[in-house]
Amino acid sequence: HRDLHSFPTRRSSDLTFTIVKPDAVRRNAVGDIIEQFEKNGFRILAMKMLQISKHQAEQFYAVHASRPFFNTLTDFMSSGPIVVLALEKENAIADLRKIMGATDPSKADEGTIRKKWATNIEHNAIHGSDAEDTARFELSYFFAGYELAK
Ligand code: IDP
Ligand code: MG
Repeated sequence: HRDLHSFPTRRSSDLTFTIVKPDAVRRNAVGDIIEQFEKNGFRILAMKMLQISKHQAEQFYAVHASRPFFNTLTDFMSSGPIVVLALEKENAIADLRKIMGATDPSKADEGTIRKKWATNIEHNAIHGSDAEDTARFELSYFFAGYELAK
């Protein structure tokens, strides 16, 4: 049996957080993007579709509050449904960033999610955590611990 102490401990670098952004949901890209996660060895630990408010988008992207694009970014992120996922894989944070491609799709490598689905540097289809501390914050923003698969 599994008691409290027998749960495998996850390494922080193996756990990441991603958002299929409103532009990609509008383009019916949800299935294709999730297929990329699974084909690349990510295990889905939690997933849900929801629409966030402008205020919630501002809280989520608080690190960008002083950037010139903060207002349009948070309008965009609250403009329609998104799909949020917790993903697990060895080296998940770095590997997700690789399959996402560059922030600006004109600079994204062939075969990346943003190359295929992003419209421009703002409407760029997908979010992925960039470090262990941001992954922890972002996961906890959208999911309670009990919502993650064991
Ligand atoms: P990332 O999503 O690749 O980590 P960040 O620099 O963290 O990129 O920026 C967060 C989000 O803000 C981007 O994904 C994109 O939607 C938006 N963004 C970043 N840079 C610009 C810009 O120069 N103009 C408009 N929007 C931007
Ligand atoms: Mg970022």
